[in-house]
Amino acid sequence: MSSILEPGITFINKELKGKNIDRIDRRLKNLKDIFFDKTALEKMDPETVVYEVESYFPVEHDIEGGLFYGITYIHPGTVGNEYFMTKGHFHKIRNRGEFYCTLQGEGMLILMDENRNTWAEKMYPGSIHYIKGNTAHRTANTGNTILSFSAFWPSDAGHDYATISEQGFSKILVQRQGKPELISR
Ligand code: S6P
Ligand code: ZN
Repeated sequence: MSSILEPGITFINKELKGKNIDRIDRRLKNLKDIFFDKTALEKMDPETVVYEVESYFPVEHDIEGGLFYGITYIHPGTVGNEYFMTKGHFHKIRNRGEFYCTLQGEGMLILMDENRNTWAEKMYPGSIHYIKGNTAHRTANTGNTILSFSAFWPSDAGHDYATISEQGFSKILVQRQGKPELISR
């Protein structure tokens, strides 16, 4: 795993240091469903790392009352003219919310309600985003450097990836004349 994750978390609670940490990466080969331009995708190296996530689980999954913490690092890049982005998900328990706080870089938080209305919020260092329950969320790196943000969510929220992998968001975020634009598919 890349060394960019190393400075991610400073544990204040020493007894928890190093425990229950999950590190994953998502490569183009894991993200075939989500990018719009399949022709561009096929020409790229499937091993390209699009994003990495370091998550901290101080309590069991699916247990009510705890909180989880994670940092996501999205690399800069595009597939065709669509920015590198996360899979995106609803929470399995739909009404569970989440906070995102941008640490570094530039990006967009793409949000979609259950009626498939989609909108986006600009992410920049220090920006704080409250993601209401019942709202799918995905992040895209619109800059030339790594976009990183921290996330805080309830331990029983769970993740529903299938709905997004099957139906997508109703809008996609593309680069047009060097700028991000959210357009209908
Ligand atoms: C978890 C939270 C984030 C994402 C991460 C990767 O609820 O929203 O930690 O898991 O940004 O995105 P995704 O859609 O692949 O889980
Ligand atoms: Zn989430």
